[in-house]
Amino acid sequence: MTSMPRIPLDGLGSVTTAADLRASLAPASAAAPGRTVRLPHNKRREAQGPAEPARVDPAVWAKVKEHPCYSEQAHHHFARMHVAVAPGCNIQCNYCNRKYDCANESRPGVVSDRLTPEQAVEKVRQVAARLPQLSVVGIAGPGDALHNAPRTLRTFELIRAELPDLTLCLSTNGLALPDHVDALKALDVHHVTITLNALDPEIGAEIYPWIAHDHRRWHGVEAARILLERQMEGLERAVAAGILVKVNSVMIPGINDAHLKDVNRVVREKGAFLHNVMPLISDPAHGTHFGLTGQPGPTPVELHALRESLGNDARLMRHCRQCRADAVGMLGQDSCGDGAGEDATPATVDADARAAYRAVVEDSRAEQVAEAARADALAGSVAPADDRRLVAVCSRGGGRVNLHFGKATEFHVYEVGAAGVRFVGIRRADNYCLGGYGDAERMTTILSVLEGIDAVLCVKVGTGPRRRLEQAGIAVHETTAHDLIETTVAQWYAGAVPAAPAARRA
Ligand code: CLF
Ligand code: SF4
Repeated sequence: MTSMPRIPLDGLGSVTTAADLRASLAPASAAAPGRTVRLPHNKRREAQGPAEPARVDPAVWAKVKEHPCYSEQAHHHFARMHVAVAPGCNIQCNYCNRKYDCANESRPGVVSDRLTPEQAVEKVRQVAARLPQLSVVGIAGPGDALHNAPRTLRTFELIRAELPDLTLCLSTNGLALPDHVDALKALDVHHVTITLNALDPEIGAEIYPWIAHDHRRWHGVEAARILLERQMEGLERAVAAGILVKVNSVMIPGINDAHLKDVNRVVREKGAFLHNVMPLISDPAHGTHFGLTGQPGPTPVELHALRESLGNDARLMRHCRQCRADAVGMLGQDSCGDGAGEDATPATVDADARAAYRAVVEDSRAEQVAEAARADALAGSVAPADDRRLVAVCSRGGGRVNLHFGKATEFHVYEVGAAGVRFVGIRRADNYCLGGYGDAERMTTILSVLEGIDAVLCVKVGTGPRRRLEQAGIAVHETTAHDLIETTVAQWYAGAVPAAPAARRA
């Protein structure tokens, strides 16, 4: 088994120099007794596009390799932060209700604080000083980044001048995008996301009650038509300017779910780099129109089926966490900055430590790709024809199986079979364990989130949840080797990861 460096995941607060950072890397442990599977080297991994440098244009690869949203592989190692400098919006979406001073909800449009550009750059400085993983600063609201263009562009200007190694990123509804492509290009903003939910204005009118454009308010189909035209113009102009455009679409069952195949085809034709189909978050407690009127979001199985129908390739993003507008950290480890920006002492960013972290990730990348290829080969060598299983993995990052079941707030879902091991999505649920005891109601929700899953892989699981998982037909396996997820999934498939013991105190 390869001994690969483990990249530290936590805040790295004690790491202040490149030498310390390198010294903090622990070699992976040797394979545990009884896990002596030899991985064949004879099959080349069908890599997942942006995860594989060899298959991507070098100029594009340079832009995505450290962007946690644009590269699934990068999201295991790099963090983003959002600065909430854009409060207002120029349209209304039926799934949106912006909330300020809100620490409890994890969804787009929610923030704890609004920032001025100057406060934002100070917060970025403080986060960058303690988090070498930080590679991207995005502006994603809580309103629309380009409806607040002066504040957004000023923020980017300040960050670009002070922390040039950070990638700048922006998310918009697209209505104002055509007016700002040149300014974004001038600031070297290479990543723009447009949320585009419909090509058909009749469908759009069910999602957007109004837009504000050209000094007046438009309603219904006319509003949706104008929005769509501006989104398409913005997409085309941004692509022509060399910006990598990601399109986000919210899957709304009964409204645009059947239509998203057309959206996917058209945005690909227009040059979008990625398409991210996200589930509608619908809860009456959020106070959105859809939440209050009982419009349901898709089930995990429905979302999976739609994504599968859109093609099994790297241009479909599957690891989105539907972040808050002030999210900070690795995707899936939500925080809103933990006080960053409130400290009066100016932070000092150690560029050397940040560069060292990137170098360590770069060093381990080829080995990770090779290890994933060996996992593919192992799975392929034992798979009956056409067999495909879904495995839910508990991970706290680093691309490894390294989390207890009870602590998991999300499951990394992989498909394994004759074609190898493939990441297919994230499923989220509140964690089962509440400091010493489990919550039966949460377990019921977790089981519904895990519908269609064949096995769960984790570091440890209590007797109670194990029993309920098994009653639901889901096998549970424990491993403490902290191996890469692909390796562990392939070994599970080959029968080399033992089932969790039947009797253990919860
Ligand atoms: Fe932020 Fe969006 Fe940039 Fe990423 S998020 S502006 S591209 S840096 Fe990422 Fe969060 Fe999903 Fe957005 S996981 S909601 S896709
Ligand atoms: Fe909310 Fe964004 Fe829609 Fe504006 S564009 S209403 S901020 S979801």
